[in-house]
Amino acid sequence: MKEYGNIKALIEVMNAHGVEYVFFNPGIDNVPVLETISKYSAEGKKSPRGILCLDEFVAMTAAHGNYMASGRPQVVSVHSELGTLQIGGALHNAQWGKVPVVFFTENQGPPQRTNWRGEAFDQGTMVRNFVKWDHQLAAGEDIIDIFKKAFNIATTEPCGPVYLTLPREVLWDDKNITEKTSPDIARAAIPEADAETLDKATGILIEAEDPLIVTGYSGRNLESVDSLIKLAEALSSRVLTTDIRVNFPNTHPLSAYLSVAVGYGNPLLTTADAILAIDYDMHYAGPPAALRKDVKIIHIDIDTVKKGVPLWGRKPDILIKADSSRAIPALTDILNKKITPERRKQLKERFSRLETEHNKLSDEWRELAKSHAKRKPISAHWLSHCINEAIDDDTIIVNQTISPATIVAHLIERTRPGTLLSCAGGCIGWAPGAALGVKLAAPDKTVISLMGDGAFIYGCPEASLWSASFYKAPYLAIIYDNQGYGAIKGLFSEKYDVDNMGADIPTPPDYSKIASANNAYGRMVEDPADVPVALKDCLSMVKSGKPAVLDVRLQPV
Ligand SMILES: Cc1ncc(C[n+]2csc(CCOP(=O)(O)OP(=O)(O)O)c2C)c(N)n1
Repeated sequence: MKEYGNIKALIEVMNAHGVEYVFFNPGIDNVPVLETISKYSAEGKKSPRGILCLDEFVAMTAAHGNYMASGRPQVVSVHSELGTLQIGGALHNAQWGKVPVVFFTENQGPPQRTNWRGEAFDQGTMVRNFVKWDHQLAAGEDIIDIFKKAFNIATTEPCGPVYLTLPREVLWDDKNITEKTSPDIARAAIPEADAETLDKATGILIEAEDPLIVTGYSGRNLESVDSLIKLAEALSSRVLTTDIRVNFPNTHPLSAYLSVAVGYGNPLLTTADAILAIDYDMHYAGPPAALRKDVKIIHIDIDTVKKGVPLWGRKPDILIKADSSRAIPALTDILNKKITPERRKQLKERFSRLETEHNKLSDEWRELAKSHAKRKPISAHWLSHCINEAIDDDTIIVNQTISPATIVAHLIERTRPGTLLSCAGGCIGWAPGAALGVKLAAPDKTVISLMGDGAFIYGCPEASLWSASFYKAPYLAIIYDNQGYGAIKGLFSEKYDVDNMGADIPTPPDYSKIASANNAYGRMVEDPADVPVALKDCLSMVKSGKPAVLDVRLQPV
């Protein structure tokens, strides 16, 4: 076999960064990579494992899920311009999910779009809006240096995708250059929060009568879940969290769940007199939820620039660039020292009031769901309740439900760090591929993905299920099948039934058959009484090693 010197060196760089998988779809570009990986594996040498994804969207999405569950940097390898285009909106999701992924192609495109040397014209323009850095290897540049730089940029917080285009002759180079070592790049230290500024922030928070903590992705550091509980309890402040991660348990008395889709309209934002935003990418509020004029906003984030969000709206009064996993405990320490016994007593009373409100609301949601036990068609409430009953605390929920997102958020309890992973971006179709990547990262955990019928199809389910079966990474996909694009339907104010306006999927496909066509177990349910038993059967299939799809026919939108 030929030895590809450059590729051997690239594999060493991947090994040094703890890369476990190369999610790929083939072209001439990755032949040397795949050949070298298989040679390493045959010889028992350490190298990432190649995971063939039958669609590039799934390759990038699986990398996204794998990062969320493992925290490891990712590598995706696709075929030139065409493979890059096929990644599509999965790259937008990876950008907003802050996924440290290096993805590379060769810079030879399809003949119609290349120059006489076979080089594509500025391939990076396709992705420039969605990456931290894109680079085409120039003559005389050292590929190893560039690869190390790519990892350094992708993994420096805020993390994000990096795109490399590489000349074919460099990829196929057969000189043995593994001895050649380019120096490692130093990693930037993550800033500590400035103690004086934290102290100023605590003054505002202690004084506030109606404080609110809002968090987006602080739970990526698993220990931050516990420290955020301590902070919220010290302050007796409610916590609104996106569903991107378990940032705060939704069972906690101070939890006030914020789903991404309704973030703008949350009434708690309109009444708060102090907002502490932590690792949060959304505008604090937009119409119709106007903030109080006198609200004070403190924002702690590793990403204070928010590149790609041109207008932020209301700006923070105090902005702290810091690693939240260290800033949250530091803030709590200062608070605990500063709160007077008298104020502590008042805060305790506030805690009791918020706890009562939370418990009441939580009981109402649960009772409502149970009251749908016999309702036909099946309701999203009943389905979510049954899922909650069927899972254990360690099950990882991979969630991209859209119109039922708030129902899922209230009825599926997640308490342990890392057991809820959702898509920070807006491209639908994330859940099937992400679940594949999550299961590869967490083979001992049960992985359940939740999505609408629209999302299932956008997510290239055949590609994801095939890989899940072939690579023994079985997960259960549950379809909240409302036979249409519920979120879009909600935007139509009138419907005249003259034709399909574009939001209904009447006579829908039988999605369970997509499963059985792809070495997976498929089941469709229409009766609410069948939901618990169908869930049980699907989960036992998954335990036996087979991916499963449960198509739950809900009330059409
Ligand atoms: C790739 C992509 N295409 C279109 C949209 C616009 N869009 C937003 S929500 C939505 C409906 C998704 O349907 P489904 O996943 O079934 O969820 P539902 O709204 O029915 O709950 C669509 C089409 C999008 N966000 N991403």
